[in-house]
Formats: sequence, structure tokens, C-alpha cells
Amino acid sequence: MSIRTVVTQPFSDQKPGTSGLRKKVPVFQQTHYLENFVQSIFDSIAAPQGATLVVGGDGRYYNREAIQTILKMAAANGFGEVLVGRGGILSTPAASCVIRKYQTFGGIILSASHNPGGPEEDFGIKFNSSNGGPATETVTEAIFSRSKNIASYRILDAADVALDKLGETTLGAMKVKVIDPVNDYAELMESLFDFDSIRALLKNDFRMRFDAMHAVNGPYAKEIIERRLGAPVGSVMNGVPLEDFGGGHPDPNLTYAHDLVEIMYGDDAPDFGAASDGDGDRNMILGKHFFVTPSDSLALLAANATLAPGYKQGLAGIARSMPTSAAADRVAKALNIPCYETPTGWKFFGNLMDAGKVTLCGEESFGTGSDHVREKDGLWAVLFWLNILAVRKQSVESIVREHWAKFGRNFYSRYDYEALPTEAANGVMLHLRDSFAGLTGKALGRYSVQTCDDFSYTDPVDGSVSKSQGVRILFSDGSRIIYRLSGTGTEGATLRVYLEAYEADAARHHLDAQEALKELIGIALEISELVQRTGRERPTVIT
Ligand code: VG1
Ligand code: CO
Repeated sequence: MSIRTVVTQPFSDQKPGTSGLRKKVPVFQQTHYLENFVQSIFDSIAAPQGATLVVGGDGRYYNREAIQTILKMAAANGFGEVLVGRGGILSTPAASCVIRKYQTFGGIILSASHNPGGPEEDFGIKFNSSNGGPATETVTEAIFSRSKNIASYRILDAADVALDKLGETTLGAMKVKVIDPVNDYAELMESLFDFDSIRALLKNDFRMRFDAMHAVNGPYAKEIIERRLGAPVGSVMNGVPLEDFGGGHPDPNLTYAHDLVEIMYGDDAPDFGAASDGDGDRNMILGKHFFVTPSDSLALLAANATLAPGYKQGLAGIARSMPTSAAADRVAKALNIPCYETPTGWKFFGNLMDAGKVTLCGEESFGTGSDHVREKDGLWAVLFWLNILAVRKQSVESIVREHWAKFGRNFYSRYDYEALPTEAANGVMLHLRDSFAGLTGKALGRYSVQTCDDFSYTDPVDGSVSKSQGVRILFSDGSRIIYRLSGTGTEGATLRVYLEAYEADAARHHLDAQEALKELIGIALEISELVQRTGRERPTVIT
């Protein structure tokens, strides 16, 4: 077995986005493409000789091939050991858990999350640091700049490693340990939640469905929900991970999780429904005929956190991404703890959690998590909800309505315009930035503009500054319209419009969100000139 140094040419498009490098599979299959990016990671992270790395992915098409390449390159780049999930599988939160538990140098996670998988669909790769969290912008910038001048990479000439059997093998001088992908994660969940109470709840006439969407969380949910918590077999649906997720979008929202939505809005619906995404870090929470918005879910978990054993000592603070609704801010205020507002993407929460400033974090994009790992965590959120339901013995809907009655309701919706011509999408953003001066102080229907800006964030821990994180139009009553370009798409540009209106009056809390936000939506379309500039009458997805 010998180490080969392969001469290569840089690719110009290896800039990591919101969560790593995401491209269509055929892009990754180009000669040297994956290798260049992996070498750029290794060249940028300064791992000591003999360091341990974690490798795993969501099992989508190209996962296995990519893992073999990464293992051979890790061996040629001086790593001493790699922990890899059996079959190359690790959910994103499980990878974060393993990186932390075994105090490794970091990990490489292969996923394009909620994007479809298959030979013509999406693939992705990212590096997580020793805290278990996505590399900070400083590191991803270093990787990108390395990728622009890379001239060669190192790889071991060796046969493929057997990944389907637990145990240890060697690859050159490097050890490869194939680990159970579920065990460490399941143990962590048992340490945080009251499994006895949840078991008792599931034994009564409480019924639940978890939709794994043919994605990575199937084996995790079956082990935890059906085996350890004793829910009847069949409570976990679409539980076998498939390379193409059964041809669907493994995205837990009301549009794509249609199997679950039909059941939860049908006759004789179960009491609780939940789903997670391709790599297991997102979650959607449903009650009987009832949808909990992700922003509300974060606020509710915060308000009820002490009901779960792992959080009984209370929360240090809460963090939410800027476009996420301010529902959590109201809970933080009542609890007298700080609430941080960060740019979109989980990488911005890591420093706050490492510094002990926050315990819970969340994003409007169906992401919630805590400092138990450094990624958002889909199944964790589901178990947290089950723990709360087991203690409060109320329906999901009544818990949410009580919460609104106490804190007020933040009506919320997001409109996504996918695969737009990049120029048109950029045009909308430029036009908005040019409009700031004219908008400030202006009355628009029943709203009046207080300020407009382009969100900029200074990390309170390391002082790093992230600019241009989204255009905000803030109204005097706390309502907001936010415009952002997605950093995870692989086709043209995706424009997201986030809408939020606060309603203190309980008599209006029963309204449908689209109804309550109608005027704001009209304003958002008008001032952005979105329809004229993009030619799109309607969004691709509304969440
Ligand atoms: C989207 C979401 C963001 C999330 C990111 C990664 O990013 O909006 O909140 O952190 O996906 O989630 P963007 O840049 O497309 O808006 V995942 O589950 O795709 O790793
Ligand atoms: Co995901």
C-alpha cells in the first residue's frame, strides 16, 4: 500500500454555503472534485499527526463511494484513527454526539440534508470541529481559499474498507473503527429525557406516528421510539433509509411530509405526529389536526424545559436565527435569561453554547437543538415534546393555545421562491437595499416602518463579524418582513421571504396564519417588486 500524490487543478465553485458544500451528484463525480475539497479541508484544519476523525453520512446516493475516498485520503494525511458509522451511516446529530463523546479532532459529515437524493440529485460534505459543531466561517473561508489554489492531493492506494460489520480494521497505518451508528446517540437521549414517563404515556391510549421519510432517522427512531420506549411497531413509518429517499423530498414540512400530514389531519388521527429530514437534524411537530410552527416549538420547549430531567436546572439562555420569530424572545424575557439573534445556520450557535451562554437554540426552518450536541437535532425535539406531553397530560393543541394566551401569538410564515434566475433574485435584493432610505418612517397599510437594514452579526465570543445576512424591514408594532437568499440550494437562486406579525389579543389567536399575515404578504410583494422582477406569481413552497 503506498501513498500517492495526485496532481490536480482547482475548481472555482467550492465555496461552502449555509451548511457545507452542496452540489448535484454529477458535479461531485467529476474527476478530483471530491478529493480537492477533502484535501482543502485537511490542509486548513491543522490536525495533529495521529488525530482521530469521525466520518458518516445520511446514506444518500454516493455516500458509500465518498466515504471510501475520504478514508483513503485520511490515511494518507496522517490521521491515526477514523470512527465510521456502520454502512457509512451517521445522522448529523449522531455524528456531533460521537465527535464530542470520544473527544475526537472533528468529523466529516456527508449530507445534503432535506434536498432530494439520487444519481441526478444532491450531495453534500462539511467539516465539524472538535466541539461537534459545523466549522465556523473562519474555517470554511480557509477551506474555500485553499480550494482555489490546490495543486495536489494525497490518497492511499488500497482496497475498499468493509463498512457493514462492526469492528476494527486498518488502512495503511490508520485504524478504522466501524461503530454502531445509533447506540451512543440513544444513550445520550436516555440521559436527557424521562423515558419511564414517556413509556407510560405510550402504554396508555396515546397514539403517535413518526415519519422518517425514508431517510437516516429510521433506524434511530425504531430503536428509541419502538424498542426503548415501547411504542407499537408501525409507530415509525417510512423507517427504512433509501439512497433516493423513495424519490421524495426528505423535508419535514406540511408539503413534503404528506404521508404523515394525511394521517394527522384524517379521521381518527393519532395524538402526536412528527417527522425529520434527510440527515435527521430537522423536525416537524404535529398534534391531532394541528401544526406547531418551528418558531413556536422553540418557544414552547424553552417555556417547558424544566419538565425534562436534562434541563431541570433551567436554561442559561436561548438563541434563534434572525428570521426565526420572536416567540422565544418573549419566553426568555419572562424567564429573565438572555436571548441571542444570530445569522441563519447552526454554525453561529456553537460559540454561544461553548461559552455557556445558551442552552437552547432554534431556527424557523424546522430546526431545534440544545447544548447536548452542536447540531440541530430532530429526534431530540420529538423526545422533548413527548416528555412534555407525558408530564402535562394535555393535547399538543391545548398546550400551544395556553402558551399563546400567556405570551401572545407570533403569526409566522415563510415563502420560498426556488430555482430563480440568479440575476433576477440578486436584482430583488439590490432593489430592496436601494429602497431603505425611502421606506424608513413610511406607513404601509396598518403598518409603519421603523427601520430597514441588512442584518450584520458580531459574534459576542470571538468578535468575528458576518455581514449581509438578510434584508430586514422592521415595523413599529414588532412585525417583520425579511428577505434572504438561500445558501443551500444547488439550482439557480432561492429567495426566501419571512413574515411575522405579533398578536397580543387572544380573541384573534384562532386565525389562520395566512389570513392573519395577508396584508403583510401584500406589502412584502409590493415593496420587493418580486413578481415583476422574477416573473413568479406564486412561491414554490409555503411553510
Ligand atoms: C437552510 C435553512 C437554515 C438551515 C440550513 C441548513 O439554509 O434556512 O435555517 O440552517 O438550511 O439546514 P438556507 O441558506 O437555504 O436558507 V439542513 O437541515 O439543510 O443542514
Ligand atoms: Co438537515
